[in-house]
Amino acid sequence: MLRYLTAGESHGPGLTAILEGMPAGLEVSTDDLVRELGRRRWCYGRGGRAAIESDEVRITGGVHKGATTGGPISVFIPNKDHENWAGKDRPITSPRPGHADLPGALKYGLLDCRPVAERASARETAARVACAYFAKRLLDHHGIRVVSWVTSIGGVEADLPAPALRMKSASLALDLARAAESSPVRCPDPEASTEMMRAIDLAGDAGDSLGGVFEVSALNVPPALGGFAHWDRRIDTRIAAAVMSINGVKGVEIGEGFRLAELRGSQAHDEILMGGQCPTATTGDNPQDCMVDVASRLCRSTNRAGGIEGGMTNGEAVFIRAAAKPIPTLKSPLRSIDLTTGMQCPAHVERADVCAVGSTAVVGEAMVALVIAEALLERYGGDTVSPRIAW
Ligand code: EPS
Repeated sequence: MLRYLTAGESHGPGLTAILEGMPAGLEVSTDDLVRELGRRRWCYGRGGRAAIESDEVRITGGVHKGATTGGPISVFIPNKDHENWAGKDRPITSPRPGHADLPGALKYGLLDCRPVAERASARETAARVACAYFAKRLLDHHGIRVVSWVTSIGGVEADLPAPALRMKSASLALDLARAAESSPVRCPDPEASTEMMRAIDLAGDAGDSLGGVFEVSALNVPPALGGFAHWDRRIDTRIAAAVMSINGVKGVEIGEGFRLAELRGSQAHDEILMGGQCPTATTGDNPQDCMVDVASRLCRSTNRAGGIEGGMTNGEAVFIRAAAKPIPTLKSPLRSIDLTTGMQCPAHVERADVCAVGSTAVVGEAMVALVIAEALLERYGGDTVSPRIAW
């Protein structure tokens, strides 16, 4: 079992992440972990906070001489803004529509939503990305890559190769991910990136915020991860929950997702084809050998299922698309109620991001990587890192 916990608040002393269940002997490095955190920390549209934090982490457990020990891995990420925050943590009595403020205050019987806002903050996702760094190292070891890119922000759509190609072609996914890495909004289309930045500027100037859509593709994932025997073993259940848990995410699709509902079965499913000759398939000498041989030669010409059928990976790229809503903190606030007086008033305003979709995509990668690593360990796990899995 691979499990993790995060603790800490946005402006508290720092975030703590504990990841338990990683095999021993996996080479890791603090520098690479910091680099991974840097991919999440900044994108165009982030506010002043991104310039304050540097996410200089300390690995405080589970790693010895640059390799995992098998013990729980613990990481501490200090909040540099903690020191600046003294005296600035004003009460939040007028909850922001769309934020955890109001339901969180109702949950804990609070008139001040500050404790809710501090923990509900997406700052917490830095701790998840830290856990996922180790998961990604395990996936790397087995030749599995998880990549992401942004396809739209505030209604500005990137001009990308068709979704069917993005789902099917690993080389295209790698190209898109490479291009996204050098875009300030994590979008592989340079012209759309410029337009997205303009849209972010306009929204920011109007005291508003923007959301968007991102895609995550996990490449070279072995088949048969997850399970069909019970609902909570299904890898699509787990991926959807993991991605939906990211702050701001309101929609998750796997493969063609909602579009499949419009198609006939003959148009929706990915035909099973034989990639080459299978001499043993006709001998009938040993059905089990034949099955292994057949499995290694199968191919699909399409990947509308997004690499998952019946709750299990099928050997194609695992492909998800997710929608992030606009950030709820608005400089031109919506109407709210003051919890202390019951009077109508504008919602709470404070420093915030205008758009964080580029960062959210990196968190999406992290959540998908953690689920796939867990499922990989369920099927192939051991105490120490095993030789690269062949399938
Ligand atoms: C966040 C508000 C902003 C974001 C923060 C999440 O922080 P602040 O209130 O300090 O300006 O920058 O995200 C991060 C600090 C981060 O590292 O992702 C919120 O309210 O969710």
